[in-house]
Amino acid sequence: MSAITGKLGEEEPITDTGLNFQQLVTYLQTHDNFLLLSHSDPDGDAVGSELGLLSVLRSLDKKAMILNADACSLKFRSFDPEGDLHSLEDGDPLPQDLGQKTLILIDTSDFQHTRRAKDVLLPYGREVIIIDHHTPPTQLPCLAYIDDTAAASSQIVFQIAEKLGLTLDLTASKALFMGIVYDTGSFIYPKTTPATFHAAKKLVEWGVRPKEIHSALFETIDPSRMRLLARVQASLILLHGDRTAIQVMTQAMLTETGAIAEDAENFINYPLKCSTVLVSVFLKETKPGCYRCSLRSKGTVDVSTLAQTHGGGGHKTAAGFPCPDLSLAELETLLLQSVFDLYPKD
Ligand SMILES: [Mn+2]
Repeated sequence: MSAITGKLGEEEPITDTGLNFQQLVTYLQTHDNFLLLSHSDPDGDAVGSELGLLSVLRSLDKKAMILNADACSLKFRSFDPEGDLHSLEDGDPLPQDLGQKTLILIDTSDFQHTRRAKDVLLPYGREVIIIDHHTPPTQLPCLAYIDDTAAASSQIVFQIAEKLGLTLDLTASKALFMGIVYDTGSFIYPKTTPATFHAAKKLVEWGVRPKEIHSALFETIDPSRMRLLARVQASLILLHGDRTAIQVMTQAMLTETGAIAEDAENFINYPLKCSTVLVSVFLKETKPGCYRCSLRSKGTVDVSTLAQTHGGGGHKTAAGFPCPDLSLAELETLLLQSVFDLYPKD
C-alpha cells in the first residue's frame, strides 16, 4: 500500500488527496447529486461497481446517475434491468446540472483511461473523487480512496454498503457479485482474500445465485464468436515436443464469421490448459498482411525477453510484439527457432 492512498481503517494517516475509508463514507453521506463514471470499455467490475454504488447512493436518498464515455458490452446489460448505464457513445446527453454534480470515477484513477469523459465530463463537474483498487499513480489528480488490496472496486462498494448498514436490493447485489467474480477470475486471483469471500457470502445472503452470475458472464458467447473460436482453434499446432502451441487469426476469419477482433480475447489462454504446453503463441492479423504476435507462458520460461528482442514488451508470462514487416510464413519460421531457444537444454 502506497503512503498516499486511503485505506480500509479509520485512523490511517492521509495526505492532501487520499481519503481513508471513514472519510470516503462520510463524504458520500454529506454530499448529493452524483454522476458515476468508469474507464473506457467498461468491464465487469466497472459496470458492477457503478450499478452497486448507484444503489447505495439512492438508498441514502441521493440523486445519482451513471454516464460513461463508452457503451458497455451486451453481456453486462442483463445486470442493468432499469437501463441506468448511460453512455456518451450511446448518444446519451450531458446532464444540464453537470456543474453541480460530484463526479465519482470508479475502477481507475487515470483520467486518460476515460476516453472522451476526460474532455467533456471530468473538467466540468463540481468536484471529482476517485474510488479504485489499482496501484495508484504517484500523484493523484483529485480526492481519492484507493485500496489496492481490494480484489475489485465492487468489493469496496460492498464494504461501503455494509458500513452504512444497508441491505442492497437484488439488482445491486447481483451487479457487485458479478464485478467480484469478473475481477477475481472466479475467486482465484491473488487479491482474493477473506474480505472477498465475506462480501460474496453477504451478497448470496441478499439473494444472489452464483450459478446465474456465472452463466451470464461465461456462457453467453455470441454465435459469431463461437464460429471464430472454431476457426482459430482449427489453426492450432503443437510444436517442440508439444511444449509450444501456435494459433493464427486472420482478417478473413473475422470476415467469414462476422466476429470482431475483441471476440478473440482469451483465445490465447486455451492451449495452456494442455498439460505439456509451456508457451502459447497467438498470431493476429491486425490489418491485411500485418501481424501482431502475442505470447503466454505458464511461468517456466520468460516470454518477455523474446518480445523485447522484437520491439515489444510485457511480463514473464504475458508479452507481445508487433511484426508489420514479416509475412505469416516468415513469422512462423522466426518463432519456430526463437521460442525453442527459450526452453532449457538438457
Ligand atoms: Mn476492477
